[in-house]
Amino acid sequence: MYEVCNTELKGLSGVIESPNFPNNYPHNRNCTWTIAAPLGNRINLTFSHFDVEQHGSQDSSALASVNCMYDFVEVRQPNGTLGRFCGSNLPPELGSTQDKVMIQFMSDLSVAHNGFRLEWRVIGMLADYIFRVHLIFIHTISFRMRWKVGETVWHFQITRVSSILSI
Ligand SMILES: [Ca+2]
Repeated sequence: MYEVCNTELKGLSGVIESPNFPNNYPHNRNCTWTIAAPLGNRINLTFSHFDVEQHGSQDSSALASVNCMYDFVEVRQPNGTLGRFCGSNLPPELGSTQDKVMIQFMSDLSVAHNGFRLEWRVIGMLADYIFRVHLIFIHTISFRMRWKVGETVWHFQITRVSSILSI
């Protein structure tokens, strides 16, 4: 009865929106976005919009985890849950401690709001390094290197490198 959708995300940053955003999301949806960061990095999530059918008390964050039975957004990493959210309060900024994060959106058979929008970003040493190399390739297009090993001089020229985000 649920329409399932699964999306795999790679790279260093991106945006995730609920189905039909900024219009109301459809009923009976079970969507999961999986973000896989380069090994050893972590992922930060920042919600910029949040309006999901409320269930339970909106006042108590302690109760929020046991409520949200109708529609909800749940953020997990392989070793546990980072939070389950519903209502119209913007969730806090979330940071994983592992290099994979799953964002699940579930909607039931009635009452829809316009959902959520979040921005995700990979953080960590490796991410920073890849990001800088990426910027060099993007902004110089042609990239030259030259160094000496013993008596041999090596020249490298790389051109038309469009993206290394698949690393
Ligand atoms: Ca609903």
